Amino acid sequence: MTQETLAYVALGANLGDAQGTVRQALQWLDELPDTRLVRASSLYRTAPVDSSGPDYINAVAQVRTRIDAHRLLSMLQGLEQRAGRERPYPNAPRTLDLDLLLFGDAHTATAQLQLPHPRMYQRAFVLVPLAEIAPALVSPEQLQAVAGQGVTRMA
Ligand code: PH2
Ligand code: MG
Ligand code: MG
Repeated sequence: MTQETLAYVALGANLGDAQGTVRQALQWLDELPDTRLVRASSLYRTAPVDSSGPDYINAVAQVRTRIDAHRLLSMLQGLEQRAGRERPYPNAPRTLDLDLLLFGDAHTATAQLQLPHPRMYQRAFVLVPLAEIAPALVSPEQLQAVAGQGVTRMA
């Protein structure tokens, strides 16, 4: 039997009912085959970084899964489609973005998938919610490096 892996998924949305979509997507993650949602961060309101449109709603989820990283990635893309994701241009505003941040201790660089996610350490909208649910994975120095980016935890 395939072994279980702890993986971290970043959720982001800034079109439509972004808050509702992020909450729905957390539920969808828990419903993926052979996958359980273990922990979810708070929701955060964040200023767009290299993107446009309204503020984003961001969160990070920890999942326990038996499926492999590439299959998980394609399932995340399926959930983005389910939320009506369109890709008119890079970093366009979106109804739902699901990025695979970490998959166990995997280090991977294929055309489809890079692990750890290549930009995660530059983004407060990823590091702050990740540090909330997995403090051992983010150092104070890494948080300090992105401290200028606007991130507000929602009630
Ligand atoms: N995602 C991006 C680009 N910029 N900015 C914020 N605040 N939140 C995001 O999720 C986000 C972004 C590319 O995926
Ligand atoms: Mg993204
Ligand atoms: Mg993405």
